[in-house]
Amino acid sequence: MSNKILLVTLVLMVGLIGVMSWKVKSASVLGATAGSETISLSTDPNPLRPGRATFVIEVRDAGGEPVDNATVSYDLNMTTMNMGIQQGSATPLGRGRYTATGNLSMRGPWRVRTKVIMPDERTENKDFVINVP
Ligand SMILES: [Cu+2]
Repeated sequence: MSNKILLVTLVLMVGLIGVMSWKVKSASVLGATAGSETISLSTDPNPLRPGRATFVIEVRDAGGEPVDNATVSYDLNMTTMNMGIQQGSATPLGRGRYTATGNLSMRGPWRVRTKVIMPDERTENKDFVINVP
């Protein structure tokens, strides 16, 4: 190996280690769990009231970056009784956000089940219990 190639290899390795340690550091600052995506839910209105509501499901990768090009579906029902399942696909909004609507026809606890097929085909599920006061 020539000295020049050796030098280039060395510089690349030092650079790579630098990037890796920076990533680990920023992940711990954000409180992210390494190796897992984050799926979060917000509602409009907030706080909820009986009637139609809009749900925004936000998907972030293990590094905290928004994930677009995921396929997000959901279903909705009360936790305490069967009100009939409302389900469908969430519509991409960009910046890792996907939106869906539902009819929260009664006060009480409702479950929003989300299913996210990541761009690499892995499936993540997350359930949220929301209360309509
Ligand atoms: Cu009910």
